[in-house]
Amino acid sequence: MGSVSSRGHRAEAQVVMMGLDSAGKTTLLYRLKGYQLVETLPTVGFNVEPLEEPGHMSLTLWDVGGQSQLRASWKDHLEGTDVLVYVLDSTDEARLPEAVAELREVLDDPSVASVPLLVLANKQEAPQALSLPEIRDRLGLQGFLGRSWDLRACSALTGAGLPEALESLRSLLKSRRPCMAR
Ligand code: G3D
Repeated sequence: MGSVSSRGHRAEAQVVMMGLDSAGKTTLLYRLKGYQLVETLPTVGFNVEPLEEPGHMSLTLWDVGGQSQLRASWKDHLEGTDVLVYVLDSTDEARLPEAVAELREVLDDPSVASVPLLVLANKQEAPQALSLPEIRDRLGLQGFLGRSWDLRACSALTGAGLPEALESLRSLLKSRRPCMAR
């Protein structure tokens, strides 16, 4: 609590969660906060929420893709990001190429060079969900040299995989800012 990081003086870690619209970011956010989500509204612009677990961190939510006007805004907010979380809709094979292209666009931004990446393959409870190995191949994750990354399956709907996703987030954060994660 209140630690001074090796990179600066923020006492709060900054986690940015991105993904195409409808990937499940809002649902995940409220699940992670321990709320039962009844209904979601499309994310307009972005949401910023404090997240009590796994440490002292704020989580910013962005839709990527589609709206080019918003892209300029989220790029402005990448500075200071400690971990990037990229949410994929595992059932949306049709938009997977777009999701991959947008992820590459985000990762090409110099302000997140070498920032750890956690990819969450969401909606895994759905029978038509793509498998984790297939998603790994389609994303080309093995080619991400010089960046720590992890890929986890989850369902924001049922909560399955979320404890493991948080554990992964915690260890990626620890690799970035050792004083922040417990
Ligand atoms: P976004 O914030 O990324 O835009 P939302 O996405 O959280 O608004 O979710 C978009 C839709 O996907 C919502 O359905 C939501 O209930 C659903 N969803 C989110 N996570 C999961 C999941 O793990 N499994 C399944 N099957 N659906 C999920 P609606 O019908 O409200 O559009």
